Amino acid sequence: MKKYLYSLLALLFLLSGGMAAKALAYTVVTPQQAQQMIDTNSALTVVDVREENEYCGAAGHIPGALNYPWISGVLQKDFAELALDAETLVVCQSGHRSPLAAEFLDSMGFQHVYSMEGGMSVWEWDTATCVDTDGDGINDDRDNCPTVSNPDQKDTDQDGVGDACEEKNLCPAEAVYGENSEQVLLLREFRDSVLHKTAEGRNVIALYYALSPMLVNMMTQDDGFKGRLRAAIDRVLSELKEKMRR
Ligand SMILES: [Ca+2]
Ligand SMILES: [Ca+2]
Repeated sequence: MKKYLYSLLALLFLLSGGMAAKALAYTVVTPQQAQQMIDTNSALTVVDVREENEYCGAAGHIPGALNYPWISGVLQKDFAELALDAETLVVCQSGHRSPLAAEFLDSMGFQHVYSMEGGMSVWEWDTATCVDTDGDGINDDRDNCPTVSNPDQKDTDQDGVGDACEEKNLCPAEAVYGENSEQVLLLREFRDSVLHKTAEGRNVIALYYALSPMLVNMMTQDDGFKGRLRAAIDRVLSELKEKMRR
């Protein structure tokens, strides 16, 4: 009889466990387990679903965590930016929001969703604070150009890189001295007021621009080459200055 009872209990246990696993399509982990996941899986996506003021609060957030707030609906709107097949760990402040967000992600087809119980209130490991390098009010991790102030986040070609950071096709002189440097202005003046006026000069201009991409490319790969090119242009510039003085 006892044996039968145990078997029945075991069956009930299995059934309830099976049902719970079915209802819960994400896995609840302790902060300790979450910490181990972070340590051992570099491809893990940590999604912090607190509001931005909490995420950026003095207590900080898990380093590398992406902020997709739940209450204000950012996660619901932008979840497609996250990888469906990545292991995804959802965290919040005290463990109330993360199960809702985890359930939502699961319903949207995310395959490996984890929810950290207790939230950041019981997190004892490393934290990071928000950094806004260019001071434009948008934190580096959400800023499409974190080094240049661009509060409008304008990104004309929608490639994720803001217009303000879009790589420009610089010519070698611009790459050496800076886009609107004194040296570049002098060279431009020489181009327009002298070279442009003769066929030979125009050939020189055409050659310079034809070679530009290659020279700029070589410069980015070899600092020594950049130095030599700078020395060469320096000599041209000093001659130009002499000529213009006369
Ligand atoms: Ca910024
Ligand atoms: Ca862009």
